[in-house]
Amino acid sequence: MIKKNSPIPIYYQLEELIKELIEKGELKPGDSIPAEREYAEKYQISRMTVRQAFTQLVNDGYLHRIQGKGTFVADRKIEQPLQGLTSFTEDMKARGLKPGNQLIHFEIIPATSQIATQLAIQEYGPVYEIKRIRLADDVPMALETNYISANLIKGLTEQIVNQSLYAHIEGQLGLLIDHASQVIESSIANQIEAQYLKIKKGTPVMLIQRNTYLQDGTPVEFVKSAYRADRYKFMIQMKR
Ligand code: 16G
Repeated sequence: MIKKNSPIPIYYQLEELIKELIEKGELKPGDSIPAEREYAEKYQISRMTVRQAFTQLVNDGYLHRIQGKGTFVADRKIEQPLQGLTSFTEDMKARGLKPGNQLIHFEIIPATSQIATQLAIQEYGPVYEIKRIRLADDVPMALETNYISANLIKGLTEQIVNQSLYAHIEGQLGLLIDHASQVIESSIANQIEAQYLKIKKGTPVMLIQRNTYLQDGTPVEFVKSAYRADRYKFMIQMKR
């Protein structure tokens, strides 16, 4: 129910109400949502207020709009546990989704001082710069840029990086990927991220930076990625 004299804004109450219906499964992915006008009439609130709630739910990944067709319940977000060190390919397979790659850039560049520091190599040393769009069931999830020392991981090709990088490093090269540190921060998609992730500029994204190491502590990759915040969430288990 919407309480008009509550200090909680009406758009927010409506937002919570719709979220609850989705979380309880009364509204399922793909279901169409009644028009703004219907909600406005049902709860005797303005269409502007309904629109505000819808916009927020779209940004949070609960709803999505299809031009000329209406508003629908979005697919559930992918929940990624942060316990184990896994690859994108492994994560998708574990969920029964088809992992996909779209390679948009592949080049050996001289390491900048930042990249050199992250990879513990000399500045201007040769580094693979690999930019890939990572897809789940053909839907873009993340835009990922990897930096890998070309002296450590020799002979990478476009073909190899179009598949799983971790599978190549471990399976083909026999190196053991051991641990990583990861920083996650929220942001909004810039022009390039929006274009590749097929979202509007300004949509929330999560920027992730991962430094991955071999057992002896040698940095094996430095990765910057932008994950769609409307499709992804991270889960961490804690014990006191
Ligand atoms: C994940 C990793 C990335 C790694 C990639 C390897 C995050 C934030 N990043 O996307 O660092 O390079 O997996 O995936 O999780 P691949 O083996 O499928 O190429």
